[in-house]
Amino acid sequence: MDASLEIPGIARLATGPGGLPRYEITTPLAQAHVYLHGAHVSHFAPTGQRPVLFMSAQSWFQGGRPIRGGVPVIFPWFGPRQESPAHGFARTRAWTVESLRQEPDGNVVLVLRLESDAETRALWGEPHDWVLRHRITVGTALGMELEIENRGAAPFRCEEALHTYFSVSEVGAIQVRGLENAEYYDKADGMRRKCQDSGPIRFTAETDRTYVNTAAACAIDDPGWRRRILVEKADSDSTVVWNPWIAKAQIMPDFGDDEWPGMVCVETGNVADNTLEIAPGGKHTTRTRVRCEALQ
Ligand code: TA6
Repeated sequence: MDASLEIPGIARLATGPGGLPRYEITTPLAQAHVYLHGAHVSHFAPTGQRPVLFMSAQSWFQGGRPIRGGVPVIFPWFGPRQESPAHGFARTRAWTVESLRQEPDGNVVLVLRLESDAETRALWGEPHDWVLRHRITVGTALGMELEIENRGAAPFRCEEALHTYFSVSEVGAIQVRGLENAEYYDKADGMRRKCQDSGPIRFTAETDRTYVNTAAACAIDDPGWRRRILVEKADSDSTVVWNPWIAKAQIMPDFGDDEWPGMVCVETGNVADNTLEIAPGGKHTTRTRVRCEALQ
């Protein structure tokens, strides 16, 4: 094993479910698991606290299939696409390790990389050359930076998101703040374009909203666990909020029928009206930082 690929006692490359390689990062500050499959952060817990990310007990862990929970990396399109995998192909490709280090402040920084190839050009149906880097910082906060570099001679348009599943006590008791008065597409209502009122988001049914033109941070207030999860972001103009509720939960084979009350997705990216255009040789990096605080 290349020594640079592990940090003794801190970060080791182990074998996870389905035989998929995953980093198991354990520091005095926090614990995290990151699969090379999809550069997928599947677990994050600051020391002494509950896990912050939701992971379905029914999740697949196999090549070619997305992991249900944690933080799927969405690229180069968001949502369904005819004869193509929903949410693009980045989340089901094998990424490679670009670097691993522990910083003086104790944070561990892991950079995973994915490059375009003939397969991705065929999947996308476009002759684009690109490199993705996912820079994951594990400490008292979870930092994630998705960098897209256009290595080709022509500009390309793409969507991207960090599709984060958060663990909550009971979705009916939480509220999501930060998106007041923002415009969104309501997937649970024929993708109609609507405007959030001046109050927080509360959950009483299937909720699937793509908020656009918003750079706002969000807060998930969870009175059941007396916890606030803060979702800060930079260079992201879209936020997607999703809970499948009862019926959708029942039709997802990799999601337990009874799991929907324990999760909410608050996803950071650039989708729909905020689709990116990256110039030849250009880069775009979407940043998000997740941390918890006590809810008084
Ligand atoms: O982000 C919300 C959403 O687009 C939902 O509509 C639902 O499809 C979810 O993503 C999960 O998508 P997946 O392809 O992972 O089943």
